[in-house]
Amino acid sequence: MKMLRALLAKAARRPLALCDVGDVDGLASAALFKRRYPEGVVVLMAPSEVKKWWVKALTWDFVADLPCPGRARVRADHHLTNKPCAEVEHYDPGAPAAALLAARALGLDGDAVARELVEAAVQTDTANVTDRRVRLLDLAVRYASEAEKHAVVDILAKKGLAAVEEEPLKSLAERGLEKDDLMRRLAEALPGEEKLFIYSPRRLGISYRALTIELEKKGARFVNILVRRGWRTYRLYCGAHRDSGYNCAELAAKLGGGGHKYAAGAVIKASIYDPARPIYTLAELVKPEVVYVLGRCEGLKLPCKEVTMMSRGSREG
Ligand SMILES: [Mn+2]
Repeated sequence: MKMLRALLAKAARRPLALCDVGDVDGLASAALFKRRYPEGVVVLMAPSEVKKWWVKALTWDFVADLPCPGRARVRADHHLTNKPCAEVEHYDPGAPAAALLAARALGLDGDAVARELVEAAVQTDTANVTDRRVRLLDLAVRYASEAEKHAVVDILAKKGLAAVEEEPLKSLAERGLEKDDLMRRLAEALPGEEKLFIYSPRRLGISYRALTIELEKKGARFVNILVRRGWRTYRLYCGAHRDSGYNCAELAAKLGGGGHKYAAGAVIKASIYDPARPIYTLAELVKPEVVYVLGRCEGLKLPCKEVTMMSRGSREG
């Protein structure tokens, strides 16, 4: 329970941090906080959760890679759509990662482990992973539960990237590699067209953000993946090539979300009277020639192609 965790920290007068649960940047920022304050308590959250009443009611000592919870002492962030609010802001939309600003905010510039964590966050946030350990950390984090992520934060704070060779990170990385393989087979099955509109009628348990990046490597300039998460709940993943004129932040904002120009997203809730509406709203905005469906076209009133994946065996054979 996130609220209980925060309240217990307050009662014990321990420093309290709020960090993004979603990626290496958020967890590296959390690990930096724990490195500076080993007695500190971290609450991990998605940007959409920050508006909850109890999050706004508390004063947070440190916030990283997230929008303003209301009351914050120090905040480190690089999201264009997040407005500054803390007593001390380390806010720079031009920074490659929040962890870079977090290290500065926490006075960890000279710390070797901190430097490793910042480097890992920069590599993953800019989709330019060159270090093998960073790649394994990224894959481990991508599919980890919240409890697993807390364990990752603690071990990263103590050992930096060397933690990747140890449990629990070792097993988490192995699981990540398997999911990554499925994502890559999907990317292989999709074309590298300039503008791609992909619809996933159900969650496949892969990283859709990673899929947008993989498709950009194949030549796509503007990738929109709409995932149906429930009867009327959808999640948009938008990816735009850096040198293209496309703007994901703008598109996501129109659908109630936000993010960066080159990577943004939104959670969309349809009316109960028209639960399929978000597919058509997005199609009107993006104007795709065809919708690639990771499943069946059935019932979709748009030009549609079903994506069939090769099995692992047939690719090797
Ligand atoms: Mn970030």
